[in-house]
Amino acid sequence: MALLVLSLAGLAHLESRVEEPGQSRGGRAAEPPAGAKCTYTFIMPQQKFTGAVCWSSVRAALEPPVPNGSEMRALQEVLGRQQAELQRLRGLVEVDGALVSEVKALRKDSRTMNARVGQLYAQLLHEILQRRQRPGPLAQLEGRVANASDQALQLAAGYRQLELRYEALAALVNNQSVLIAQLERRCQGGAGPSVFVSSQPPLVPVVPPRLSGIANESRAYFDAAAQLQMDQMELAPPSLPPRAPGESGGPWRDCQAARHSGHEASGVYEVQPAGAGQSLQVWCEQELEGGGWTVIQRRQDGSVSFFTTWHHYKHGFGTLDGEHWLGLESTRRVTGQGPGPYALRVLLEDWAGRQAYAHYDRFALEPESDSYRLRLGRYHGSAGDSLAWHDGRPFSTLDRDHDAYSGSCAHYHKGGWWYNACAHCNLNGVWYKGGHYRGRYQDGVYWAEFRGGAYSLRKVVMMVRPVLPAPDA
Ligand SMILES: [Ca+2]
Repeated sequence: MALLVLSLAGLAHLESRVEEPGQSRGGRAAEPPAGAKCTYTFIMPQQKFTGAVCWSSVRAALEPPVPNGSEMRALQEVLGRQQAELQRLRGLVEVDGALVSEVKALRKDSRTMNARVGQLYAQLLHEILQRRQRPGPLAQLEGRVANASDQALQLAAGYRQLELRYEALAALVNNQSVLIAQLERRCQGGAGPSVFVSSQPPLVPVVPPRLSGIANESRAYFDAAAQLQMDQMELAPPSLPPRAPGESGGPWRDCQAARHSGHEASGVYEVQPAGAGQSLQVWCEQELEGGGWTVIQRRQDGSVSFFTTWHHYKHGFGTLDGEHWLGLESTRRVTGQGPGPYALRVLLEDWAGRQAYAHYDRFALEPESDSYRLRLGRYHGSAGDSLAWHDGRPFSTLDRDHDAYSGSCAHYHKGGWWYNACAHCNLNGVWYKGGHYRGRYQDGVYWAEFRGGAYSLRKVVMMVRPVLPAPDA
């Protein structure tokens, strides 16, 4: 089959842009003759031509060739497919572009977030290091609050334990008090009929101890008290023989008169107070504060019981060089003989060796008809005034109740004294060893202003001396 090569001037120009020259489809192009404007060679099938074959270009121009319909359709189909493909690619490109921009935005955000996270992490590390290196005020305050809370809890626990112990001790003391009361009742019952059995509890005015005030005493006081103790130790030498009154020109009216007669040694002297009556033996304290003191009472070792009757308190008991009570009658004779008043000096010493004194510039007793009522003057001293409350009170013993209390003060305090209701001092009470004693009542040898009512003193001396110098005999 022969190929037809059709070339037109305009068509050739158009096809030159689509196909390479000389690359004709399915055949080889012949060389165009020079000078011919539109000369095309048609290769015809092998057949016999009878005449010349000539295609005039004019005629061709006048009759444009009609393209092949099938080729046009094929081209259109190809073109359509290419356009569809191109459209699809454009769509894909558009989708990809959106994705890319989105990914880019995400990457940018991620970088921003990473930078922010890094910044915050560094800031956090910095703050942690700063807090570790120097704790801030808030941390310190928190620590203090925690410590205070712990301490408060510990204190509360300790307080609770103390409360429990206190309750246990209180119960124990209560049981012992009941037991002591039962034993006392048995003792009294075993001793036969008693005149002082009473079921009334004592209404003892307990003066609170002045221990804090004592602790605040000056050093000078204790130095003076040391000297006082030395003097007192010489008060009652156990081996000192009683002085014979006749050897030195006695008897004297009191110890001060003997002192003025040149007797400067402490001991037993026979004195003859002015007025009617026999002479009597007394212990003279001649070395303390100028001497001349007549001792009317002494406690030092508990060797003598002071829980006794009116008769004994009236006439005296004990031993002159030891514990003794001179006797209300003798004391009244000595202190009432004139011409001036007598002073009372009370020496006190506790179990720690601390000493104190109470001085009254007048001491006198009314006669027995007035139960030896006490008359006191002004006080001065270091022990505190525990006797003024008893001024003007009559003397009471276990068998003579002259006190201001409904019951018997002498019974509860186990002594004889100028009881009120009942006692701020009880120097004739029970001599307890060691100071603090455990009694159902306040029956120790106490001076409330000095060591309180629950402390029994170790040494007590009561002595009198004329305020004015003794008249020459
Ligand atoms: Ca009474």
